[in-house]
Amino acid sequence: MSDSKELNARARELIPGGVNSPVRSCRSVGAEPLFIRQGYGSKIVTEEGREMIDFVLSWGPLLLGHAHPEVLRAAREALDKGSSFGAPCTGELDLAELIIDALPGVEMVRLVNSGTEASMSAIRAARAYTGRNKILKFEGNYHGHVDSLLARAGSGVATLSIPGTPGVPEDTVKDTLIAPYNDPQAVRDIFAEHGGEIAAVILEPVAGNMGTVVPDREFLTELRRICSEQGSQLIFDEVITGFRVAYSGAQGYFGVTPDLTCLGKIIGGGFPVGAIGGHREVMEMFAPCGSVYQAGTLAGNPVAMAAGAATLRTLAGMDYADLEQRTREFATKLQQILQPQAGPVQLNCIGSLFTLFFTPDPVTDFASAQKTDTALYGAFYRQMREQNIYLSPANFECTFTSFAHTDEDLETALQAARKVSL
Ligand code: KE4
Repeated sequence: MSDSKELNARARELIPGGVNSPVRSCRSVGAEPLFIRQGYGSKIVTEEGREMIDFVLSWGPLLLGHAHPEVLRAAREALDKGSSFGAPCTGELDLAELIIDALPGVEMVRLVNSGTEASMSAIRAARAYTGRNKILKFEGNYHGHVDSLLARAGSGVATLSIPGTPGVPEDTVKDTLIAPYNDPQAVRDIFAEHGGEIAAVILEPVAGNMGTVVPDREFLTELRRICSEQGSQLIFDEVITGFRVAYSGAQGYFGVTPDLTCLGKIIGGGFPVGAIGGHREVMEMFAPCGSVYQAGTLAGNPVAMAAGAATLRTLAGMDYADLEQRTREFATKLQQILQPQAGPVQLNCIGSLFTLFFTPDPVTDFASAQKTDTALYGAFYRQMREQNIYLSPANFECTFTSFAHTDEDLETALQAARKVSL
């Protein structure tokens, strides 16, 4: 039986960096990736047979935990009838209806295969609808590897300190305007200079890709006001927050309704699904109704639709408030355990996601997030992993809980944190 060390060596011969997504490389935390053989509930099992408590959950999709029986049953039932038809199937209608019923800003939805496709397509629709080219995004936000949005992005771009946007022509990002997160004055200044040219403002309504950064509610309401006043589309990238911070997403949690919503992760229940949702008028810009081309061979495939719909149906009956409270209590205890030896630790937490920043000052934007001591986070990560607690292998990411995490799981993780020496 190969172990992760052997598998990593083989992987690096076959796949760039041995991974199919950079943040899995664990480079920023001074570790090698673990090869995972199986997952169930809150646990994962490595190729070495180690059972670990998982706080990454495939980077967010698994709010119900791994291999939830309802999700697997639905996927198996669909799979028995075939994997993909390239033609409409009822599963697409089921998932679309669940999304539309849950999110205040969504009257119509186009299903795609990833969050990247969702944000790329949302930008295109906004530009076509407004006839404008400029897009305003925020430092530290990550919207997938969309060329025009990779400027000063978060997630792996920040984690691996990748400069700017290698491989993306200057012309591609010339219409991308950038402001600090949580800074409404900077947004007002940019609109004062470029107002009539801005097609859309896109943001993570709770930032997850510089670590967790919760917006000031006034920041969101001011973006809504400005976009309405200026005729720009407000796009919430809810790939992480959709169905996580609340069943109604961040737009329901904060009571601020965007014009367009990007979704991914949870709506596929662990299968590749993304979605763009919004007002009918904008959504019908997409071909074949309108002329904005957007397509995908496997978009709406029946297996992913069944898994996604089963996930949302199951989540609809779950107690989000209880999970948020349990998550906050757990993260606060982690912070208290670490502070005596690590010095000041900032905790940003909302819903079932949080990040610990090893820095004395509050983290409210990308500049303050970058002051975190990533080396200390790496030491914390490695020592927790040695005790079979699997945290996000990057400080500029979220740590996730799920409805599968028991009080015993959380206490086990706290016990492990008590043994860490930083
Ligand atoms: P995908 O193309 O990876 O499905 O979604 C891109 C995306 C879009 N918007 C937000 C807010 C996102 O967080 C993401 C993807 N998130 C990263 C980690 N933060 C996924 C993990 C990875 O890149 O491997």
